[in-house]
Amino acid sequence: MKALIIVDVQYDFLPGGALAVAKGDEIIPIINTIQKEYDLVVASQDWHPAQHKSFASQHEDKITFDVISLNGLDQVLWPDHCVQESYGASLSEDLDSTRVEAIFRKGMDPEIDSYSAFYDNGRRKNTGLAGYLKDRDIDEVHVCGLAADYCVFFTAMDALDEGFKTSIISKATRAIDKGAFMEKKNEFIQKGGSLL
Ligand code: VGL
Ligand code: ZN
Repeated sequence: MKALIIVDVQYDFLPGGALAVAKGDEIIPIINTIQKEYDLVVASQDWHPAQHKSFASQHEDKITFDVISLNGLDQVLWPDHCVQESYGASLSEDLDSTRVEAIFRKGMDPEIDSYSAFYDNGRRKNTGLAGYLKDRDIDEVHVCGLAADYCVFFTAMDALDEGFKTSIISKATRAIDKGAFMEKKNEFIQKGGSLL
């Protein structure tokens, strides 16, 4: 059985949003069209408290895209984004969510970021996504959404670790930094993943 994981299709990652991914909106009609090819469709949602320490605003003398060490992990400092209950945190209304059976939220702990829909960046907590997919007899996952070089990539890498046959759907994702995604893409392929 095959599942589609739709990562973070939220207004803050779309044009006009706080952490907008260029042309991120172009993937929405594609995601809507392909959903019918899957036995199961799930989504993730970045869901931060306003004081989240991945926000540059929470650190004196730091600006967005600086990298700091946060509780022992490298952390890119982002503009405030996907604050719980805000418009920017909501899933796009243009995304067809009629077949989305579950939404896995992440990034609630202010002390640690969470790019993957499976685990936080320190692997301290499991969202339950892997167990959910296994209970539904899923053995293959395709990952799409935003952003290719962060949450899509880390979700796909963890899916491989969880033993799923895993692909990233190129036409249904966009990167914050295209060059960075090229390198990460190779890392994903070396680990056993494929690009569709
Ligand atoms: C994401 C940076 C910070 C993503 C989330 O969804 O790719 N990127 N939070
Ligand atoms: Zn975030």
